[in-house]
Amino acid sequence: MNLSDLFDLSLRGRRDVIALEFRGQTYTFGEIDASSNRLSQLLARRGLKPGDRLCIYLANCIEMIDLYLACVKLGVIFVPINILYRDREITHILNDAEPLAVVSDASLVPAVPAWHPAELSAEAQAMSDERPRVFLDGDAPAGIIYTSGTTGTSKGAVLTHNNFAANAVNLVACWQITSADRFLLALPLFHVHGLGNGVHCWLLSGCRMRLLERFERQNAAETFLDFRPTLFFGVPTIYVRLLDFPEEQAREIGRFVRLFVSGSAPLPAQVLEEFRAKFGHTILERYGMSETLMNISNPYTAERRPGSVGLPLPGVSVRLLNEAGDAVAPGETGELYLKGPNVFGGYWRRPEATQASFRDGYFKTGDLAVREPDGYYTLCGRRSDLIISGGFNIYPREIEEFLQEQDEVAEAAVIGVPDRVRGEAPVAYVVLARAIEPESLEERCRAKLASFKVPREFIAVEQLPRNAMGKIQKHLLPQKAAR
Ligand code: MLC
Repeated sequence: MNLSDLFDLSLRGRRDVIALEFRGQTYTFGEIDASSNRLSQLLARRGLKPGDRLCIYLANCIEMIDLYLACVKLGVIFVPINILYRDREITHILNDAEPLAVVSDASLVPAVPAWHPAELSAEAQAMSDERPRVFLDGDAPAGIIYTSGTTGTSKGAVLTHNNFAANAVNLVACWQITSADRFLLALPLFHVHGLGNGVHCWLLSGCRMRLLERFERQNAAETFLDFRPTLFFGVPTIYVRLLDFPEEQAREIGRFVRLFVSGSAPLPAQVLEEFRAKFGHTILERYGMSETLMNISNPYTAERRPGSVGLPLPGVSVRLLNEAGDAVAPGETGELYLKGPNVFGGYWRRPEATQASFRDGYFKTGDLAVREPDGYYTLCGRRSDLIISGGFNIYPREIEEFLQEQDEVAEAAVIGVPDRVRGEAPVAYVVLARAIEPESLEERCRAKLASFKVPREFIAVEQLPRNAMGKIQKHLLPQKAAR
């Protein structure tokens, strides 16, 4: 079955039921089915064929859901772009994915045709609401998700219908999501957490979802109390924000929510404990990646262990290997490798990078982990110097390359420092060739990089610590205090 067949359980099977709330409007599954059919007819008329790419640069909105479903039905590959990305980052994705068009309401200067979502929706009104007749194999690509790359530019992880389907079937089963759930989704739809987990679990289970444009801590408590969800997915930063809710509201929310899930970054055990004390719920932590969707999850009915990501999901095989590629002894730390129907086939048009990321058919995650005697996995660091801030991945290399392009900067090294709310935040160490104020460097970064990548501090140093081979030793950079 492809995703369209799977979503039909709700789109056709629950036609008259309210499916979605967005900005005070409600939509039934049947209405969503019909509007995405019309849109797919329009996309086909505009020349999109199975296997073509369509880039989407939008904040969460109803049009984005319609566009996603239209692409799924047509076999067009959906390529969402992080709405916080700036020209430089957007241009890279457009050049790499070679889409037929980009859908955006921002004034981009793209190298490809830009389509306005409101215009598309208006024009689609006149189209037939018949489903396009396209046969799609489960191995057909459904989406390309760009992940920040260790080489400085991001690579596109190609996810198939089967990858997304296996992921959704697992989560719906293991977290017991049903049509009786009320699901509050505040995560961005351009990442696999919001799209692959959020949208797919909603459409497979047939539950009612309230979609937010974004998570806003100022009105989050009112939103919870107004919608009264039973199910919520968040990144740790969101749970840190929820801890600020007044006691009484937190208790009331704890009474109607059935399950809080956390992922995309490590959930500090202290946040889990404080949340349990305040809301009366143990957050269920799970582990995933853009390339693999969800792999390991704490169990719904058994122990949800603080600091641990739990047990491999059904169909997922896990290996812990040392640098030589041998399995580590029980209780020892190894690099986590994964195999399963959820794991992608490779990076878009990057055969070498793809080859380098697999060993014996297992995907090399770059994360280090230990398996406890009872099978629970605990993550304990990373091979790469990836920074995760607010659930967004940052590769220091990309920021370092940008800083080094500045005439005043001779060298740069970026590291993550602990941050109470965001988990980590980037800080830049620079060796200057000419004088420049930190504020000017910050301004230039802000103009060209997504806000979460802008270093929180720029520290001028005489030189960067290097080993005998000339490699920068980031762990020897002067430590910054946690905030
Ligand atoms: C954050 N910002 C946004 C935004 N999210 N702007 C527009 N739309 C969004 N969706 C910007 C703000 O403008 C601000 O920029 C900065 O980010 C911090 O915002 P804030 O208001 O202070 O928010 P905060 O309370 O800190 O919460 C941030 C957050 C955000 C949690 C809402 O970080 C977020 O949405 N994170 C989710 C990331 C995610 O979905 N990751 C999944 C990856 S998939 P400025 O300029 O003022 O600093 C993956 C696999 C897996 O990893 O396993 O899931």
